[in-house]
Amino acid sequence: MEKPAEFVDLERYPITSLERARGRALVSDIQNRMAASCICALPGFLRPEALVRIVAEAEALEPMSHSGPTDASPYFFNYGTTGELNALPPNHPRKRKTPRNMRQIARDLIPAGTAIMLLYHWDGLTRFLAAATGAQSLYRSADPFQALNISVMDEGGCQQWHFDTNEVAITLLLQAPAAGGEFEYVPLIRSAENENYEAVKRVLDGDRDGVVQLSQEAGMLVLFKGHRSLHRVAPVRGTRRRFPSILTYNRGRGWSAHWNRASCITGRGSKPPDAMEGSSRILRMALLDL
Ligand SMILES: O=C(O)CCC(=O)C(=O)O
Ligand SMILES: [Fe+2]
Repeated sequence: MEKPAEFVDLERYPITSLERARGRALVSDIQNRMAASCICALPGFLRPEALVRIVAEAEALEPMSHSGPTDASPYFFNYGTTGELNALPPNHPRKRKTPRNMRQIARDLIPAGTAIMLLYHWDGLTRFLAAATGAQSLYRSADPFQALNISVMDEGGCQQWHFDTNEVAITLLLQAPAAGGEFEYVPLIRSAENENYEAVKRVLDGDRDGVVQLSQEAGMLVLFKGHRSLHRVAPVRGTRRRFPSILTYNRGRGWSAHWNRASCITGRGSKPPDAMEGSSRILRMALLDL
């Protein structure tokens, strides 16, 4: 099993036959589900044989993972200057943090020959995701640290309530925990026009109204509108690790790093190296607190 196409259950998900009726039906089913519920989960996307290899490779990389902060803002970086934040009331969502207990393996630590990297670099997968997300064009991110990440969540591991930078997040669950570790989200809680801080605050305060839970199994591919939908990972229970991987794509070439987020994944410095300085406007804007 060397070719990435062999890692995917092509009988169930004919992603290499996008021009044929079955491929078209798959893409339109995903698009309909994304439009209706802002998430689409494809169980059994990866074949069990591939998962054995992928998990063994993740276990081998796990000692190099970085823990990062133990709590973080829903906005990762705070969309404002210190002065603006100081003017907000103390429990405003922009000033709030919720628990984060996870480690991450940065893209530059994942060797080229690993199954997850072969899969990420496979044009067949990128083409399928472009069709599924309705993108005219989709590019793998050129970000040296965040293009592809494997997260590691041990017992008690969780991820804070947050919004993603990208419109649509693509995750693959490599290993599921025995219990807990559910993906929880509030569909489309904010829009481009309205941050809806009141509703965000209620969720941060523990109100479960509107919170939807997705139980994931190993091998599941998830497409999710994470830029508008507040989400988190609930605490993992039991000793089997949760291993999600996050695949990052952009609609344009290049990358737009939020440096604080990169440094929270890598733990290597809190400032971009010189080579990256000025390489994107968003990068410069991101030199703010988490
Ligand atoms: O672990 C997951 O399933 C979700 C990951 C996530 O939301 C993120 O990395 O932004
Ligand atoms: Fe996310």
